[in-house]
Amino acid sequence: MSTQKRNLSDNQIRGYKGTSKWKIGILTAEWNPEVTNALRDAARKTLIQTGVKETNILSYSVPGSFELIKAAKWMAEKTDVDAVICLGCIIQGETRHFDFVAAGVTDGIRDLNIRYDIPVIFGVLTTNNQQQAVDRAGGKYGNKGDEAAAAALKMIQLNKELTSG
Ligand code: DLZ
Repeated sequence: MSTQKRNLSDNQIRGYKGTSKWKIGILTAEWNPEVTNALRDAARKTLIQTGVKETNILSYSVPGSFELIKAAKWMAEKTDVDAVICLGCIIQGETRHFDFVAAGVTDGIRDLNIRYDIPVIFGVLTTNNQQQAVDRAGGKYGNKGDEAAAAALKMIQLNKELTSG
């Protein structure tokens, strides 16, 4: 993920056609909610600004980042979304739990991308402390929820271009 603020008005996602028909899932982990809710709100805003209908955004919470994997799998199997955006925030603690959760989520989301046709976007912050997370959830390094939404839109567009030939 980038370390600078990005300006999405410069980005080609503004010009995508047919976004009003696109359906997108957002999954938000409840751990560190002040960060993950800010990621979710930015992702929603970006999707809506690019023409995705509010009613076509399926937004759910999961207990922690580890549960993003199962919920994304369910979304891929049980709904007709064009992409799933997974949002979480894993902050380094005193124990090694951070490493296991972060590695598990990363591997799990990678596996879902290999298994399913729709993109499953990795919008999970893994930081050393709370401040680094806040800086990336609407702070001095932008909002990674916004970037995750942009990644979802780009991948949907690519999938549709490749599908239509
Ligand atoms: C247990 C745990 C810990 C220690 N830290 C975080 C964290 O920083 N961010 C996060 O999203 N979730 C954390 N969790 C919870 C796990 O993701 C998961 O919800 C539990 O282990 C239950 O499966």
